Amino acid sequence: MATRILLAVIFVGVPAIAEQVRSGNPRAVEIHIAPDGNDANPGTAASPFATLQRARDATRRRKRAGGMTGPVEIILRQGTYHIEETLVLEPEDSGTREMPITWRAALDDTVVLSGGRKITGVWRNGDGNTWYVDVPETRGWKENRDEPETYAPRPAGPWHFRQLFVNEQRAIRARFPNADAKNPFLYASGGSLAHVELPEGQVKAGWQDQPDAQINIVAAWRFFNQWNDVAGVDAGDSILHLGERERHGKIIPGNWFWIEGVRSELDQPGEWYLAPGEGRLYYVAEEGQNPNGMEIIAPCLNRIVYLKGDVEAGTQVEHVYFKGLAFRHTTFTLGHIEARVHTDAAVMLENASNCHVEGCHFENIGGYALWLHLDSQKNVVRGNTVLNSGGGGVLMTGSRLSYMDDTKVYTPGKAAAEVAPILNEVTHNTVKHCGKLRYYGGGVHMDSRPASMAMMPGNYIAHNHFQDLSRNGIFAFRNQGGSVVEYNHIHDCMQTTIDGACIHFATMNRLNAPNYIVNNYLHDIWGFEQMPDGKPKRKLANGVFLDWDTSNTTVKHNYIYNAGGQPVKTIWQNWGLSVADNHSANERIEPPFLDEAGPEGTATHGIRPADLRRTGRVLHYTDRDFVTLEGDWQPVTIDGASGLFRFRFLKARPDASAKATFRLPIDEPGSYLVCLCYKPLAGNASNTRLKVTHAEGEDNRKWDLRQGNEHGFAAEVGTYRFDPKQPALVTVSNEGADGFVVADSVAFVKTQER
Ligand SMILES: [Ca+2]
Repeated sequence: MATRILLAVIFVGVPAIAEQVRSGNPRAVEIHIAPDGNDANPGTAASPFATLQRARDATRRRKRAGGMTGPVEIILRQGTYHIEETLVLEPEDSGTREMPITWRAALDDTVVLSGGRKITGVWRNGDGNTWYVDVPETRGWKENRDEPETYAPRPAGPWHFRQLFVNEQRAIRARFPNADAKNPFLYASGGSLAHVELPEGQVKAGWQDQPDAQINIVAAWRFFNQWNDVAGVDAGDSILHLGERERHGKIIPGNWFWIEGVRSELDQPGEWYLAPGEGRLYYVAEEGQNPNGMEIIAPCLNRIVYLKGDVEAGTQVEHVYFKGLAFRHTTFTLGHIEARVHTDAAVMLENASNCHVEGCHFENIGGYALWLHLDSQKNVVRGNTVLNSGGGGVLMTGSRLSYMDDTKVYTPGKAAAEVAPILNEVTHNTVKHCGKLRYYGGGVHMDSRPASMAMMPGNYIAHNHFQDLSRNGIFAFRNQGGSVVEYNHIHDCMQTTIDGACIHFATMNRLNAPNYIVNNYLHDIWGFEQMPDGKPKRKLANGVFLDWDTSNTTVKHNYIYNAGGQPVKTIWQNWGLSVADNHSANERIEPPFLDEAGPEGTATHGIRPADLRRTGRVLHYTDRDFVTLEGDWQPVTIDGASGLFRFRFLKARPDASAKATFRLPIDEPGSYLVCLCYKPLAGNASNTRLKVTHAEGEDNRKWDLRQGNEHGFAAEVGTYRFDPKQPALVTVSNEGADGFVVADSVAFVKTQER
């Protein structure tokens, strides 16, 4: 009773004078939530709240009243919470290092935060083993195929779902061919971004006019899948017309897929179909099985927890911990802007730092377990388990997803463009049987950083166990440096795609901070290209893959066996690789560090990402504080590398005077490597005048802009000593040039102290 009075006082704004002594932390203030609680209660152990929002608001009020005198523990009691609205925590919901705010399960209690709702109606037996139940909340839903579906804190309009969990197993949405068919796929005979052609007679007229039918197709290059709406059916010509959403890859002969969400294909035990018009759900049971009495749950919410800092305002959510909670039944959305980076997640940290997610369980969710976005640093993701999910473990993203294309900006804004998650720790996690809905993903997927961050530290990924994944175990893409990947156990990955690896790095930069991939145990890396005869072919699946000019990366002491491709594969023009002492075989081998690989181990090489930072910068001609232009320059934008890159630069004709001066912002004296970054083109000058002004004088050179790195990555000019007290300039001019002179980017990176 004393507790109740105390908390009741706190909630009207008077600071606490004594703290409870019941939890693991003797100084912590406790706030309690229970599935049978009530938000009118005071939130004590005896009279708990019902909702997470109520506990957040109580904590907020307490903080505003100056009552934050110790850590806060928000304790969720045993049971399943069907979350109707995303728990959004903003900067004002932060704790501090000394006084964190912890959301945790009561000791020994199983606490499930479900983004789904139970199907509670009475199932009636229809035709044969087909049962149906009325779900009135779904009646009247209409698909808008023109708009991408996005996260909403509280979904508006009639309820609709594309996943169904029957006794906690993902059931099969009515599809063709059936999932257990000898050959469970259809194979395109041709197509485009907008349509699929099939061999004559394979398109059924019954697929026409479905309110929500899609194909799940592995398009074009066969390393990702996309969910395309079936907007029209032409049975006569054997063509499916696709909606506007997710036209990521062109459909080419051999691309495999199935169609689902089709009523006439509800024909196999375990299949279900939702008819939005009638508000009725159908399920085909096994012989003798009755869905009444089975636990049937459909997802409703896309994101259960959202830590929402504001990148443009420079605010963060900090020191919020989640411990021992289970997250289940989130939705997956259609219309993602990039096939490689799918953006559904049960828990999202956006501009959130020093937060922890520990000992949590994620199962049967639509996308990733966790998504760290923008300037999210020093978070700890430790000891979690992720099972049977649509996506994978942890996604990390900057504002721009995947390749450098302005249509792929997830979060627009000036500040957003300059940040990405770094210095996070992802350790001792288990991710198994994932990538069920979105194939491009993995245990950890670190997506594009801005070029300006390539020399920054990365993330620490160690002692994880990743098993049975649609694609990579760990992926680091574009401008990723400074990461340490050690003592992970990764196997049975690349299960539904090709051209990846257990550990796949594509730094797409030659000046990135060093990465270390050491003492990992990697095996059974399959690679999967489905052939029309129904048999898959193993292809392009590696132990470690250093893709796209990956540079400054050490790959050592890894044990690798049974790779469909190479144990360690490097492609393009890598710089500064150290690949040594890796052990590989076709048959099982065991590393001497077997007991240390995976979540039970504790070993470390002691290499800290924070120490891997390099000193330097890449200056683009648009960095006008550092670049002076004289004469007649014309802006140019061209695409290269099959449209995967866009180059933006200035060019000057040889017959008019033009000069570009890059002033290098040198903060520390020392030796620096100077590079030019540009796309080599045939019409360029072979004799561009290049001058480097350094601490010891000038270096006058002739530079051949027809040669260089075909992807526009750094080309080495030389190493020079610079001093902050003396001019540090790189000048290009077209005096006497025999072709176009280009002003694109100049890079410098420190190599020695003096
Ligand atoms: Ca079927």
